[in-house]
Amino acid sequence: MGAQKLIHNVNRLEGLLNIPGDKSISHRSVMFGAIANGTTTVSNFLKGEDCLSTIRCFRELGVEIEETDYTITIHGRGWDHLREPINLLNVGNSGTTIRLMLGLLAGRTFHSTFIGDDSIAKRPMRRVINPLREMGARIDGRSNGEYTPLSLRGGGLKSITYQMPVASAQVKSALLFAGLQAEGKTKIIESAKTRDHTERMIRHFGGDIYIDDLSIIVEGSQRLFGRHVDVPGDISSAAFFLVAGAVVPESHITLNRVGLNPTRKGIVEVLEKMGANINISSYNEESFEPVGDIIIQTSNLKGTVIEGELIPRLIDEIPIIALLATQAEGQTIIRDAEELKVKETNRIDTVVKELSKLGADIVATKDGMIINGPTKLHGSKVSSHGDHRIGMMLAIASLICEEPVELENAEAVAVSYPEFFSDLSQLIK
Ligand code: SPQ
Repeated sequence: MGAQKLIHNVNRLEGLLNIPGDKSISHRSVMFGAIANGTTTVSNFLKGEDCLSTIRCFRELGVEIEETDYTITIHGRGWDHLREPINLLNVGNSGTTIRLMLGLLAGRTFHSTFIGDDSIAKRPMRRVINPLREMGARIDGRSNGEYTPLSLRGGGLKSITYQMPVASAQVKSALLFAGLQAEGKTKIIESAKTRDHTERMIRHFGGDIYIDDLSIIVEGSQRLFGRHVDVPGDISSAAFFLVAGAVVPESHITLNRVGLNPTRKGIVEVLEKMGANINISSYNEESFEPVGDIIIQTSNLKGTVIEGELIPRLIDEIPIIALLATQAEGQTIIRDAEELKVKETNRIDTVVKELSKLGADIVATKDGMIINGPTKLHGSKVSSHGDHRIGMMLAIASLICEEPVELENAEAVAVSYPEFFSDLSQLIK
């Protein structure tokens, strides 16, 4: 596919958007629905390529899943009805699918083999496999299990106490799925608080879990029950419009029913700290995940420091925060974000490379980046490098570029936000 011409030099953004369902919660709704007993219905399910990969993998495991528009129905029959797959489990571009499924299948006695795309082939898996091996799962793969293809034969898990060396919701969730099937109590100690959707879902599906700050304990042999899941709008998708609204002149955007889980809303805190004109209304935490509407308007921004425990709460938003920082007065420093190097691309390198092409004053550091602003951005040919979040960040950057911008590999956005370009064009006035 050739390069896509982006809309540049926009005067104003205005309007209201319903943000598509949260990717992390959509994946987990399929997984919990598949292991639960009884029917699970999921509304506002994200029909992004990553979540469709998860559906495909569970169908391979014999789970019946119906799809109608943005609602899916999963006919769960419990752990014991998952069957040995005949075909390879292809996770496409999705790190969440492979890492969580490794934990979920670690307790099943059958054999399965995971593959994915070229990006997945470079993403580290031993962070999940080492503790799963300790619990008794037999897993092998390229470079002693670091990379796909990975093959797994699970069963007979024993519980462990595991101090996590990296802050990762995927590792934690894989161990929670394994812990639900292990003999005894599995204890996980996080190095920093990461997104807690799996913990919330265990409770929502009728399971027990004990959480004390960074320690989590889950008991084995638990039965879960089918439920209704109403997926909130994805704050990681909303982030692109929050930044667009803040940096494009005379803008006023309302984003409806966005997930405001405290472990995910670091971007809102950063916008507030930088002086953005942002407000939350209709906040509601009655359901298992808090939601609210976010209103953003054009803002005078100042640089900030983003580090420490905040990083896991906005890790996927760092590419778009880097763009935000190019429009802020003064210096923004992002540190403690080494994990960016093992995402769909090395997001320190790709962000710095592509924003530099547009004229940003940005340099990479060993664990983040330093951005000086404000800078006027100009036109260029840029690339998503096949990374959905880089592609969407560049499309937002183009709105404030003075000359045309062409984006290579724009189709990558479909991984998490297939309607991204049409939603964006609705706001352009
Ligand atoms: O699923 P994938 O490919 O890993 O997606 C990303 C993303 O940008 O959408 C990361 F590249 O999100 C991860 C996130 O970074 C989704 C996730 C989850 O649902 O549990 C957790 C985070 O990853 P990690 O490695 O910090 O646990």
